[in-house]
Amino acid sequence: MDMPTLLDIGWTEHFSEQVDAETLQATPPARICDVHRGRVLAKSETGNMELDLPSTMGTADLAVGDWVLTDPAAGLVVSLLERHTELKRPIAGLATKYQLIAANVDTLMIVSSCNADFNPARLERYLALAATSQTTPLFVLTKVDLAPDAQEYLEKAQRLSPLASAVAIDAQDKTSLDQLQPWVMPGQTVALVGSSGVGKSTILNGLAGIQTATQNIREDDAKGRHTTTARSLRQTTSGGWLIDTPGMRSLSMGGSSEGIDLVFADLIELAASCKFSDCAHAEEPGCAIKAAIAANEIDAGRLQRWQKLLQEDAQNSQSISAARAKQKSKSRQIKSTVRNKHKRRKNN
Ligand SMILES: Nc1nc2c(ncn2[C@@H]2O[C@H](COP(=O)(O)OP(=O)(O)OP(=O)(O)O)[C@@H](O)[C@H]2O)c(=O)[nH]1
Ligand SMILES: [Mg+2]
Ligand SMILES: [Zn+2]
Repeated sequence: MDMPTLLDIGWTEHFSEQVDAETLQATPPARICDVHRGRVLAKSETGNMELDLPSTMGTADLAVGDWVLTDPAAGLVVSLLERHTELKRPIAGLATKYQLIAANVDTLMIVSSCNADFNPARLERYLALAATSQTTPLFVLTKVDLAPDAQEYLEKAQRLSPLASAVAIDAQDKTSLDQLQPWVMPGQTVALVGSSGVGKSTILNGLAGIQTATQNIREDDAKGRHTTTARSLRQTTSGGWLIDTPGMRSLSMGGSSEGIDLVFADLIELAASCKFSDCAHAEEPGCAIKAAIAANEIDAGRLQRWQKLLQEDAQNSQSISAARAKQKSKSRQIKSTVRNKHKRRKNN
């Protein structure tokens, strides 16, 4: 196969604007395909590269899909280019830090199956992630071949939000997988997210013509076995790029309020007609949302899900910014101690 061009790997104007011709020559760009401990694998115009990180960078700072400038002779990453999009989530249980999921993604394929995995509350969380990161969401419903009621799942997904389209497929069938082709055109990058066992790696294998590990799910509750353990970027046979990710147990919200607002825009619009501007949509008179629920125009579950996400997002965002502020004041303290020491030394 011919050597790929930067455009083939997903390079766009967003990146070329960040680098002048001389820098481009001296430190050729590469796109990260795998992140290992202290080391990354990347693709460039000259082929595959294995790169170490400079002392200023940790692997947690880099995501699969990132563009970096490199020093090929030293086998080193030199710097990280500003991302076009960034998918991240609060680290579960820690709530003080974000974990990067992927970078420079165009489409977020939110994968679920036509079985017990299908869960509107979970799909809305992923939708909020897509809206926050300004990636285009697409619901991909797998295992239509095992579900006599697949059409109902598809309709439920389509009704969930005007933000996302929905496609139902048998991920093991090539012809069925072809429905995803419009989203994986050359130069386009797609990230696959969803619970374990929904078929993310099966989709990757089918579209990229490779064989990464996949594994049966449990019969009783349709839960997967967390087969994929690391994120990776691979090229599809049609020239697009797919990022496979390990199945997520849960996706917590944090720093996602803009995304949540977009996902629940219909409720926000209704709330503008509530009698009280600070209506909690609980017991207040003149609540437009309660009226819409009573009139069967919206589903009561949706109001609950919206309020739950908002509350969780506010809590996590607060603890993240509190932790940041604490760290900042700590580093300020260290700096001033160092400065004072310096002064004392000078004065002595
Ligand atoms: N019948 C059928 N089986 C499918 C379909 N998609 C996936 N599978 C099977 O479901 C199981 C789980 O698929 P994987 O691709 O490993 O799921 P995953 O989402 O990558 O799971 P993790 O890596 O654990 O996150 C495998 O046995 C697949 O062969 C489908 O559309 N139809
Ligand atoms: Mg997998
Ligand atoms: Zn109200």
